[in-house]
Amino acid sequence: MRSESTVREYNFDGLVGPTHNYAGLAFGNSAAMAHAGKPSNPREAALQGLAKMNLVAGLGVRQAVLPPHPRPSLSTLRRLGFSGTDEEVLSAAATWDGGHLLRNCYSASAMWTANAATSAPSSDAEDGRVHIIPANLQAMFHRSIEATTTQNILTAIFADSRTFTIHPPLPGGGQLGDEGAANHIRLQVPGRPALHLFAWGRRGFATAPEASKFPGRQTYEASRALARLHRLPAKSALFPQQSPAGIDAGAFHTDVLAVGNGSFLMLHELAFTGFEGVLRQLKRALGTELFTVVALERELPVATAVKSYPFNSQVVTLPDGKMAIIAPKESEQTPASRDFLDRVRTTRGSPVTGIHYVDVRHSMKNGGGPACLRLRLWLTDRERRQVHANVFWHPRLFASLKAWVEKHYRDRLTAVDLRDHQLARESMAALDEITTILKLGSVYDFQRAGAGPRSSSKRRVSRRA
Ligand code: SUG
Repeated sequence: MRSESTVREYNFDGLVGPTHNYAGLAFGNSAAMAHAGKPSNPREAALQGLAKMNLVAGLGVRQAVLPPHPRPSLSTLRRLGFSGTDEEVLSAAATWDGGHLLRNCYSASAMWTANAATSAPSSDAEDGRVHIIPANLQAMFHRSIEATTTQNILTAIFADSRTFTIHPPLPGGGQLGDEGAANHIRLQVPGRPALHLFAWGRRGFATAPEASKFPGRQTYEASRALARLHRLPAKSALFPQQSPAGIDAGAFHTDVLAVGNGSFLMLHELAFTGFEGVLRQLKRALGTELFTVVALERELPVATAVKSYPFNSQVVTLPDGKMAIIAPKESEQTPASRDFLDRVRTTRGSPVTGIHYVDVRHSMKNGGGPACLRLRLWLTDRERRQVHANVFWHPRLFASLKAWVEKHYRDRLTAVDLRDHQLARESMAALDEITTILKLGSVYDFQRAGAGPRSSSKRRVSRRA
């Protein structure tokens, strides 16, 4: 029986920003490292993202959108001591450190909204409120600068403070590094309370660094804090460790090797340390209705999984209660991954009835598959009605977002282009307009009084100071 208190899943996808590029900023993310310095195509990347949203919405799944962040982040550069007009700030940053800092401040990485925040629905929280915690993304500089804007955007969308608690990002720097929902899986079988997995890659308060090739990003301490802040009962949260071997193979986030939805979970054996023990705990908590599929190394080598991202699929519940997998094309083109996904679909008792392969290759080249591009939130119909921003999918919104991308985006960007002040102007103009389309008000620092860019009057980077 559906009622006003039933929570429904909404997929909030990040719009790919106008400065999407390959700067090789993410150590431990093999796709991003491999594509460093290659030219990008922001326009096609954004259109691919929109096509994916439209496909998911067309399946009858609730879809919504989050805007890009202002890039270049002039406010970050100013906080780091670059001063003068916007053009002076950009020129000075371009010549410092070979332009590395500027490339960080130009990253469109906020598109991967799986890292934007974690959320718990009102049905799961002890205080009956919707909790959203923006991720501090402390592991990497270019991502850490997302947290404040994410908080502003989420506060603007979920403005009704009687229903929604938008927390500040976790304090504590790298020791409390939080990467958002990419390490969070919510499972639920009918008739039982939901179970939340908050995975982590390293201990923040460890006295000696854990020897490995690549660092874990999410800390144990952060994961524990998230469960407390989301007001989850102790027995509703588990804290599995990401396998260090998986991280070293390039699985920097849990969602590179595992994805769950409702009563379904598929994972690679290197997703978690001691995966068999994790599965036993899950079965104990959720019973036999939980349907799990594990890929062992001999069926699907971790290197193949990291390259083709079958686990970075979205698994969505369809209106008829069955599930569909939205997988990246790369996993269709990789026999071991495709065979694994086919096995998931054809295994007896599987809730999965369809697989849809999508082309998000411009995002994939930076290590972001379909699941990275969306943040899942669960809302009751009453909570949904309290959101007045124009962020929920409908054909008119799709048309205006497409027209907006086609008007503002370039089809080629290289590192050299990031020194072009005109690119900064174009990007700010696009972003200014998107807040109007999405009815968000002033969420960007350059739109807020007193915090705006300082341009010489003739050569403003932004249209609104
Ligand atoms: O944080 N890539 C992102 C990809 C995030 C994927 N998200 C999930 N797995 N949920 C990252 O590593 C690359 C940017 C560059 O190198 O230009 C980057 O930030």
